[in-house]
Amino acid sequence: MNSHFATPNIDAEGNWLPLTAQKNTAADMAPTAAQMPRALGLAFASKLFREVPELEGLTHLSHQGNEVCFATIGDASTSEGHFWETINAAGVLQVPLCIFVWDDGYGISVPRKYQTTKGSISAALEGFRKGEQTNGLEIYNVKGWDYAGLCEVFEEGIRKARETHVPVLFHVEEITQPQGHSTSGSHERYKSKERLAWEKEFDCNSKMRQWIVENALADEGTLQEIEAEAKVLAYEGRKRAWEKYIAPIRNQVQELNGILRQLIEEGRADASQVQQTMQELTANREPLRRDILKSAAHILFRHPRDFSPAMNELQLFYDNQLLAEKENYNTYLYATGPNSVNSVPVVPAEYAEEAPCSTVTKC
Ligand SMILES: Cc1ncc(C[n+]2csc(CCOP(=O)(O)OP(=O)(O)O)c2C)c(N)n1
Ligand SMILES: [Mg+2]
Repeated sequence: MNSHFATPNIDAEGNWLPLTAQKNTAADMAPTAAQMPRALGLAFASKLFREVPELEGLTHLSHQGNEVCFATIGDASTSEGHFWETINAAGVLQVPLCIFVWDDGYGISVPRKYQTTKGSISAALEGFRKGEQTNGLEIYNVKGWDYAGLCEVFEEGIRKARETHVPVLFHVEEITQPQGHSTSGSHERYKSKERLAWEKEFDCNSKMRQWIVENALADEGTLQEIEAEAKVLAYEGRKRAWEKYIAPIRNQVQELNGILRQLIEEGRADASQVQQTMQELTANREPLRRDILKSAAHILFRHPRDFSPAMNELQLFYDNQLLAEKENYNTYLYATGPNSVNSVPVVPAEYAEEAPCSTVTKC
């Protein structure tokens, strides 16, 4: 899926960026728990930077292995194999990995009791807990709505991971979802009235607000002002982001409609079909790039290529569009530039004339 954001760690030429001078985010992934093995690898890198003398000079990549990798996962996703492999490997390798399990008690509509042994991931993980004479993980339990408690526990656990490279798991319980799993579902269909009322009361933001007022960190008026400003900021931001996204698409719709009009004027294409495609495209309030390509293809593939000027233009539009979308969607899958794996020269194997056979291969 898209919208899984990451910070780059190499420049356009494939050279390392100064990672110690920036905050680094590896992209999340759509298959739940797929982020876990990657997180383990990043934490393991820290361990290597601390322990391998040859890496000491690479100060742009690590402060002697002081970096901690933060990984987050939902309660239901801990049922995946990748989660368990990562937990086991982290416990064995002893790497600075801080795992946060955000536990709202549901995997979409499936309650936790159908997902997790003992209905609690920290209870199920008890055997992985580090003992005085054993390896393993530190395990903490904390409530998601208890901001002060979170700060206390996170600080202690993260310090431990950074200093000792013992992995830490924070089981963050009693998380709430103001809108259910996503805005396209409705949790009213599978949560009880009592649960919904509790979620409202224990909403992490409301609880934090309450904590701020109770501890006199800000007064009601200041908070209301911040909230009003935040609403405007979010609204304006949403508008700007949407405009930036949709404006070039609208331009493409206009360009295509212009070509389709020429096609009708030429009188060599099926005018009613072209008209209908134009109407559909214009009526589409939120066209996708795919809709534009589909409309162009719809006309192109239904008409003989008679090399009329307008048909030629349509073909050119389609080809350019395809190229542009290739650039939009298929680039940067792998690092390019001189350090790309694709630039590593092939070294053919060489065998001596009288090389002995291996014990496995018969020759
Ligand atoms: C491997 C895999 N299976 C199924 C899905 C579909 N899916 C997306 S989110 C989700 C539930 C995740 O629940 P949880 O881990 O508890 O996170 P929450 O959304 O509750 O925070 C599922 C089943 C997926 N993305 N990947
Ligand atoms: Mg969940």
